[in-house]
Amino acid sequence: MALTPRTERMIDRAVELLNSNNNHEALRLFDLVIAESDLQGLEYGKATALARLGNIDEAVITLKKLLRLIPNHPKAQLFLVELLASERSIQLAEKNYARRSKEENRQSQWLPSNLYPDDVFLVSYPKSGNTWVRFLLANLLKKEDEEIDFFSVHQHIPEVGSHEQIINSLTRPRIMKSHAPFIREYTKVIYLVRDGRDVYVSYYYHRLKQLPKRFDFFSFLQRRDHYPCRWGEHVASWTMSKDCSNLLVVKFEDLKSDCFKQMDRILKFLNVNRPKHRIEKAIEASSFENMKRIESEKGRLYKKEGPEVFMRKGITGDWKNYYGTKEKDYYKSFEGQLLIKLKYEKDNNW
Ligand code: PPS
Repeated sequence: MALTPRTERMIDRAVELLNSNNNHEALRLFDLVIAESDLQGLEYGKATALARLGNIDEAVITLKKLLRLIPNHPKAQLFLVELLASERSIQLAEKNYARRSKEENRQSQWLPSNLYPDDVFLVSYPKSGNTWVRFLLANLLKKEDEEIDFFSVHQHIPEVGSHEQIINSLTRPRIMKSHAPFIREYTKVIYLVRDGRDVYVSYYYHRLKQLPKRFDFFSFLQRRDHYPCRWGEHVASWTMSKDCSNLLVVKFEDLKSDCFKQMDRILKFLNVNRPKHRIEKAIEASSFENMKRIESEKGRLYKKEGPEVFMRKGITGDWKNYYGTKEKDYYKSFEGQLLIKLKYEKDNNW
């Protein structure tokens, strides 16, 4: 079919808009041309704009429609697979973990030997700031005038699966650290989230000692054996779950911007009362600089297995130094949707 000069101009303009990331306008124009002509290939441009705007459901419908009309459209096929993988990891996480039996959870060491109804679990994907919150809480819960360090913190808030003896000696209500993906048996949970892009950078440095020499960040990002699973799967399993009735979600980024406010939320959740000056003192004692000093002066437990320096940077947005086009594209295909759901991004246009 011959195109009218007007249609040609509209298509050129829509592609131009897409290339300059003006996705709202591009979408409007694609819709217009599609309505006026029967150029099915344009659905691909429309799907791209939709996905970048975070409307994955519509993008998937558009691609499926295109593939019904032109089954052999390699770019559309690939794009559809990527989008579905991103959505699937969220849905899978919701289903998989809710189905796990108590025995499986016990075997994977996510459960202490006995459970009490008032047990609290401080849960996070690795490298999301768990140690920071443990320091904050330990500084608020400690009785004597002790300095919380990288040894004593385990006495106050031990980790499930590693510190069984300490856990058994805690007074109730107990607070325990865990990296478990969703687990039904945890009935009161503080779930700590950090932007997944920053988490992978932090995790990369955490693992560097065990990785082959000159293993680059992109190769790390692509690994399929992240412990205990991928960031998105973990975060989705908790934040999208409807099965945990007593869940408080706290963001690392909010702790950075207003630690007092977040501590206030956490303490209310725990039904713990502390005067303002105690909270401020705990925040100061748990500042990045102070924890870094404590680490360098006193060392820490698990130093041999872990990174040389635990208190690495403690900032938000470090990912920008590590993600070029290929890292971004790869990341988006897995976890781009979750970043939007968690309001780290407005759309996939970053
Ligand atoms: S672990 O090993 O899974 O328990 O790690 P986790 O404690 O969850 O996360 C480690 C990252 O948290 C940073 N951190 C802090 N940031 C800001 N302020 C304070 N006080 C703080 N304490 C720890 C720590 O530096 C790690 O992040 P990166 O980005 O690697 O610096």
